[in-house]
Amino acid sequence: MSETFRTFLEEMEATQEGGFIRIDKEVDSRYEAAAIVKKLELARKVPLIIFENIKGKSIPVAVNCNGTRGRVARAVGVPKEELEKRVIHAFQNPIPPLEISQAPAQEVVLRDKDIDITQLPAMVYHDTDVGPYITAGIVFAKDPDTGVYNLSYNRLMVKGNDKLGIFMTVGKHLNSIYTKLEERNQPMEVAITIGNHPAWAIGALVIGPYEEDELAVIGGLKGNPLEVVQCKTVDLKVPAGAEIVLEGVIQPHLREKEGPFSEFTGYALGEGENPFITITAMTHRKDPVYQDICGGQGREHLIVATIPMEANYLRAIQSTVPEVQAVRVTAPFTLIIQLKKTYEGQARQAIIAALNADLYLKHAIVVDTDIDINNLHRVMWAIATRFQADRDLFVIPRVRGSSLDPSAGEMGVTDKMGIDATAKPNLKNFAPMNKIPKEVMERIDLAKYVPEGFLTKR
Ligand SMILES: Cc1cc2nc3c(=O)[nH]c(=O)nc-3n(C[C@H](O)[C@H](O)[C@H](O)COP(=O)(O)O)c2cc1C
Ligand SMILES: [Mn+2]
Repeated sequence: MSETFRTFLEEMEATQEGGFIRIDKEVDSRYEAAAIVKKLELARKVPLIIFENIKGKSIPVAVNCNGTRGRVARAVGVPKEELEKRVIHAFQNPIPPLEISQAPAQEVVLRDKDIDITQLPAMVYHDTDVGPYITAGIVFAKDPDTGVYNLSYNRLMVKGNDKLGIFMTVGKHLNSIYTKLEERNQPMEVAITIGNHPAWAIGALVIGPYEEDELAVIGGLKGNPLEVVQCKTVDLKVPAGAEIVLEGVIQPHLREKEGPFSEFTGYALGEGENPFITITAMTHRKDPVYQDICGGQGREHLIVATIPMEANYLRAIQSTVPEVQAVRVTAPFTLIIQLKKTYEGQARQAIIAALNADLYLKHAIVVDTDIDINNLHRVMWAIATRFQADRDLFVIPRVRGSSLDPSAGEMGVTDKMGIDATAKPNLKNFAPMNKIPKEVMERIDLAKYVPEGFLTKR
């Protein structure tokens, strides 16, 4: 696998995995780039795109870097069917990072008056966005007591030459670190890397225990240590191969207006009083490439977030219900669980484990192994024919969920729902399913019965 964002881009250009295009026509970072990505998606295309010529900016932009499972899998060096397995392997076999002293990410170091993040080609996606946002930056911070690192993506609102607004969901780890420091009246140091290899993205998006060292998960994913370098103005280490690094501090108790921003739920949400980052240094490669993940319901956001999410659900549910075969996140806050049911009550057990594994999860649906969880028609069919609401649905009222769910109450308090759509008592003792005898299906050769060319005609 490739080691850095730079070599990842080279690998993708060489292999054309899922498509790779360079656009050299001038494109405005305000709406136009987003429109190109959106129109390609409507045409069912998610190529990695390099925008070479962003209006008024000197840095090229790469989008859709994590836009297909195949692309992420190739970047990590596994077949796409084995992505989740590889992430679970990394959970179980973490490798701590290795510090080096010379870093491409620090070829250029800017401090004080030389810092100007408004020069970055941060984008505006939708008419509801308050301004340009950095979306593909990984925020590094560490617990003040244990020193364990936390990595996360956070939307970052460009507010001035050296100021970024940040949205930190209550209940997520970065917010926990900030709250802990704020109670002690201390600032939180952060570093933000832009130009991140997909393996780093997966590590950052891991939803696991607070104590889990996400830097070591990245090492486990790669099979070798992630090379990190000491930052210039904050006490943090970041991947030495990043394209751009923003170092900064978030003061306790200070808040400013942030948002609204077009969120992954498809709504413009989250306008509020939020903390902000004062940038203390900006370092970058000599010729950096900026990276962006399109805001809103873009394909890339869905793919990159669900890969580690599904791996986490699998490990959490399988630790109590090992008969769970596979899981799929199909919509915001929604999980389909495929279960090889062996005893009564097992489906509910799986749902409880799932709800406990991620505070965002709202609806969990369990189906039998004959249901393809990638096919929502089949899932709906299972609900239609194997489920009785009075018997098989349960609701846990008033639980913490996502504040980005527009139907939820104050601070994301929401009802959670489990649907057991498995056959009762089990598939073997359920209504027999209709099928044409296997021998006949194998014997009948369609080509002998229909006009020539009929099967290939569109
Ligand atoms: C593109 C992108 C943007 C995101 N923006 C935010 C955000 O603004 N605030 C937030 O709390 N989580 C955001 N997330 C989700 C977190 O990064 C994710 O839940 C992460 O696993 C949190 O890690 P933590 O609990 O270790 O802090 C975003 C995810 C992606 C992929
Ligand atoms: Mn974490």
